[in-house]
Amino acid sequence: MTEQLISADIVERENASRQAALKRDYEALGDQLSRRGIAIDEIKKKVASFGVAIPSWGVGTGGTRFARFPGGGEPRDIFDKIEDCAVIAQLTRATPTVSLHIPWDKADPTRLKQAASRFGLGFDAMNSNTFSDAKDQKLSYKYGSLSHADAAVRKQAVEHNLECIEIGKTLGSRALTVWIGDGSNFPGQVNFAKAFRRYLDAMQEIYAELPDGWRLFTEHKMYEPAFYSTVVQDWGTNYLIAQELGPKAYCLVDLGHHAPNVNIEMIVSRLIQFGKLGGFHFNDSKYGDDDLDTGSIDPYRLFLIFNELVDAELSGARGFDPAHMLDQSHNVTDPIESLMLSAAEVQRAYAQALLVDRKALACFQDDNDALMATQTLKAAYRTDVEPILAMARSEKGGAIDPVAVYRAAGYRRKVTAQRPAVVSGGGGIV
Ligand SMILES: [Mn+2]
Repeated sequence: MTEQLISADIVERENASRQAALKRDYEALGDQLSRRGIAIDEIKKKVASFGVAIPSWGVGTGGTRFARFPGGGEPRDIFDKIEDCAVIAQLTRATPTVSLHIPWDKADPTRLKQAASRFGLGFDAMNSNTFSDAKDQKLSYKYGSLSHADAAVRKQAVEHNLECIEIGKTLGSRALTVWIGDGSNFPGQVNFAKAFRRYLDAMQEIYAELPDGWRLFTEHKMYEPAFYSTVVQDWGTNYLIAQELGPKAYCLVDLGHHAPNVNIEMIVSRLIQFGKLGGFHFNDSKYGDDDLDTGSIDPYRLFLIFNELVDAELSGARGFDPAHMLDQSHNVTDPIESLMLSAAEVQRAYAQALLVDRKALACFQDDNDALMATQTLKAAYRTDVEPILAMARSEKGGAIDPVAVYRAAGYRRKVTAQRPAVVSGGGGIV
């Protein structure tokens, strides 16, 4: 981390007032874990090296199709967004990269790279946008993009994705995430098979241009913006795509893109087993694709997903290297505060999953001891790992309590004065 937007004095002052209590809590948890045969420092080391990417669009206030209520000091452009991401990274030390959405974040790539390097930030996956029409765009995506009936529209969508790859090459990105809004609103509107064939052919053209070392992530979503059928609607279709395209194609799982009550952790397990799990967009939901803060509604589900991830990590699953990103909409909170806490929620689920007694679990499973098997997971989940997260943050120079430091520093007040409100050029959630 080079330049810092929150004064180091404030971080130190705030940490100093919490350091003694943290030390006691960490030692007490260390004692407890050591009785369970777990070395707390090993867990802390893993947590400290776990990163989750911030989506550039996440630092602006979100909204619904009914209204958007902008907050103060919203980022005016990608350079403001990078500064907000730098604050999140400085205080949490858990978010080393930013994920860009093109064309929302279009700017000179060299300038972008310099802006991020100032704060020691890197770039995660590039995201293309063919679900809305950009200003001055020749052909409309109203009736689809990569699966559109008109070859000229498909060509335009392919070229846009290739441009995203080009920009990403300069930035040091290593992946392209493709989510499309293609689908239909009426039975009969679209021929399912033909639309999917057109999509696959278009994706082949993008896949063929992937640079060495890059991965292609496709993201499924059950519905919305299309309300009757969606071309890439579920993980089954997503898996077919990854299979059809080849070894550099992987499935991306956005937690909010499933029907309510779907067993997402089991989908994760299947994708891991067949070497096609690309990564995650973390968020939470109650009813649909609500894009609520990660871990705010069902933290146990998040833990169960991480239980699968840790299982894969420890067993050395083939091709297992998932990308992690937050993808949520902040309608009533300060986005920076939400993102800092959400990054911690992801780390928390990871830390808890690392505490699962896997040997005991396997025995209970073999013995058909359902009660003890599930209690083994619960014992890990019930452990308050906050001292591990806080210690990992503070040892890396971050804040023991990121929200408290952020508020004490008055960052939002400062940028509200510096950034006059502008009419947003868009900022959807995907
Ligand atoms: Mn997403």
